[in-house]
Amino acid sequence: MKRNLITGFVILCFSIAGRSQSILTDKSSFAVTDAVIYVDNSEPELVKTSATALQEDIERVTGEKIPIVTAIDQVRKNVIAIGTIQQSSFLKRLVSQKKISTDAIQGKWEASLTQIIHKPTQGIADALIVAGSDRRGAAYGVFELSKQFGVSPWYWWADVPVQQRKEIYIKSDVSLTDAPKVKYRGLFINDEAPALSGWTKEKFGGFNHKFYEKFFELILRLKGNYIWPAMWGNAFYADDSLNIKAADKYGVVIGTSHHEPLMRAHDEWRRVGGGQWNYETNQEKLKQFWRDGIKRATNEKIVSIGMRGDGDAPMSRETATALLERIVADQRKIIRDVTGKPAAETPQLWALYKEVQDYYDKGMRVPDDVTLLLSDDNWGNLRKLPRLDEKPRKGGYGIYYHFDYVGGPRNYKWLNTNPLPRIWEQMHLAWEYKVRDIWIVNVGDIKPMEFPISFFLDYAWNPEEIDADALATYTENWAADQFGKQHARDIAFLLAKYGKYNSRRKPELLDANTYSLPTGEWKAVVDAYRALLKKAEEINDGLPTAYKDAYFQLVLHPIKACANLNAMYYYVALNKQAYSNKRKETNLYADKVKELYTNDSLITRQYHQLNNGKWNHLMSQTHIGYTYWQQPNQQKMPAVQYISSDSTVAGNAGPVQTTRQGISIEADQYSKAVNTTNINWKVLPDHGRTGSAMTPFPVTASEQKPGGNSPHLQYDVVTDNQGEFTINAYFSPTLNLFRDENGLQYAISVDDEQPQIISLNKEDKTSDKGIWNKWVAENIIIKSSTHKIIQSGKHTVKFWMVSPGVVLQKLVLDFGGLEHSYLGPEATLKKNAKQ
Ligand code: REL
Repeated sequence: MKRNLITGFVILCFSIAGRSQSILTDKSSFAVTDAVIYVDNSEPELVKTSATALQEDIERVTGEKIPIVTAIDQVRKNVIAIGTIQQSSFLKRLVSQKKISTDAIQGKWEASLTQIIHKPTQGIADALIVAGSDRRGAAYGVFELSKQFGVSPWYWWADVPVQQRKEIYIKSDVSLTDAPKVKYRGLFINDEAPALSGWTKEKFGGFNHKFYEKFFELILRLKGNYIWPAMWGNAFYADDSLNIKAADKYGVVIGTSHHEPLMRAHDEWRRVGGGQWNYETNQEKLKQFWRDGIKRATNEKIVSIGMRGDGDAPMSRETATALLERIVADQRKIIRDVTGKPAAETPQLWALYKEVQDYYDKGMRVPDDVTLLLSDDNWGNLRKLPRLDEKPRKGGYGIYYHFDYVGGPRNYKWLNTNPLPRIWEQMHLAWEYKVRDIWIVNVGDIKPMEFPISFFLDYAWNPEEIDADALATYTENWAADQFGKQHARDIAFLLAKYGKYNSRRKPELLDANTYSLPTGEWKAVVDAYRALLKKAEEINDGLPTAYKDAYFQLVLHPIKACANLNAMYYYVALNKQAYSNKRKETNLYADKVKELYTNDSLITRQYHQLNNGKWNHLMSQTHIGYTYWQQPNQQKMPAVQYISSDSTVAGNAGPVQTTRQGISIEADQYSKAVNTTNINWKVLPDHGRTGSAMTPFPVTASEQKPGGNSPHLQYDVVTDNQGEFTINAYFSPTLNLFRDENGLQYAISVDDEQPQIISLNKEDKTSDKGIWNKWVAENIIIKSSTHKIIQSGKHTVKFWMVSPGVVLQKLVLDFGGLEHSYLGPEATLKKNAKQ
């Protein structure tokens, strides 16, 4: 029977929490080790690179090395045919014979079709087709196979063991297509000294092609397609002429960072530039410098345009928009002259980073084909979004985001401090406001950002498939992919909680005064870390040895290091208090600080010794002893005091629990949510410093006038107090996203009061000084309002939506004398009122 294989039911790849539908089966069907890999000789190098990677991955899993052939008539039985729809003659033949339809991926960016075809030709029993709409589409299709076969994208970069099996069977009715939603999805290696630089030097001899090949392979496995290379004293194109070849081999798009125009690393100006970095005084040399950059970068790229001051500094205050517009015009002329094509045919971006955004806000514009790369505030809070009614731009919009930063109020570059719920919430805003052309994140030293990197790129792949409610499942799946299913749920708990705890305050900003000693807050924070560590160690004890290195890097180390660091500062606080009260415990506490300080370097050493020193240097970032925003060259133990035993007084020096706690309500402990037809309150699970958070959905909803049945949350409270009191509302530190005079607003009232409208962030300044420093250092914005009740008893607090994008974490009612604490009092009701 002649079977028409165009079945018309090509399934669009559906995924749960970012994980694609499984193509594997236990039943005997298409057996991978029975197949050969076929890739046409005419295919782009990337397609061949991925075919080789698949061959190696299959060997990693099964121990069998299957052959790669370049002519289809060399196939004897089964084949895994990898190719692009433009190049693969085999694919073209199947299409013309109507044995496969590639319509679903035709003309798409980076799309892939994976399908089994039975008896595609006389001599072939079964073919597993991995077809790409272009070279990266084919590669992503291949790396999806690798992942499903049991090779984690992190198998090399985090020593995740390959799940071995004798045979890999593919379901015989497999037919799926997939394609990314965000066009360019990238990572920026930055702030790379001392950790990553020390490591690359020791392992590869620097940031050369040997290093980049490893990095590019990781990017592809994670389905990213774009990077900004390391630039601290490094220059991608100049340092190793094979770097550009490696980029092509792996099909990775190269950019230079936001302040490095026309494909030239900043360090190159220092090396060969000649003179001042000033367009008014040194125009000719700058133009030549840039022209050489474009000539050299013959690979696939996105060119940064515009100009900032030397290095990462602003241009002079007087910089005229007209001058900047002239610079952009001249740069585009260079692009046009060198490429011989209209400038609009070379992808470009203009980064609205720091002061550059002000130029834009004051009216500076670039041609429509240039992507406007919006930016966060370096602390993971978006600064600006296009309005929904803005005219669409041909070049569209992008986001430059940070997981790591060097700058004020303090560097944060040691550990991962980026919980998924906040990344999700901010990037979801970006997606919903049509920022869809470039997502790039500053990942510092790459390690230890493995988990948020995976998420950032998975989310960019398809933001519509990972909802806030799916983050716990996403985390559990990720844990299962690295460590197997058995402990996945517990490991997911650890990953989520350590991210949350570390985000409360960056480790570099912690000191003895961060948390409150008298309220018992310090002890509670330290106890929570200890509990996490206990659980993390128990799991470690139960894990097979093969998983321990990976587990240490991805889970145990950040918990151990931060539990230790927090305990150290806690004992500094205890030591201070005991010393001022002349308590005999003073010396004990001082000794404990010393012990924990030493322990910090032992934990670092343990990391550096993993897997025979494979990751040496990667934890060498100093993190204790900061005195201002910039890192200390060497760690320094916090000062402690000793006391002689004859000057002590007897008594108990322990912290005292206060009862002056007011009423504290986590945002999701509402009694009633008043929704409208178009607007619903949404719980953002585990978002924020203590509990979950609430925000109105969709995030694109228009402003609301509060009152009556407009969207609001009601919180019933019972109090013995009456008279005036304050409500402190705790928000995620969202910035003035639409640059409105009033910023983002909410409204609040008690019982039948007229709602008071309050701005969250109109004083938003993203300079290194002022209120913004406090918001980001504390990772919260707290706003207060005053209210009056004339009777004690039951009352209702109403929190009203005014602007979209506002994320409420907590409400604290203060009837006077509320003891200050960093996180605010613990929730009065221990359980969610809705449960
Ligand atoms: O985080 C940033 O975006 C900037 O601080 C860096 O891009 C900057 O270029 C810095 O590493 C050095 O110049």
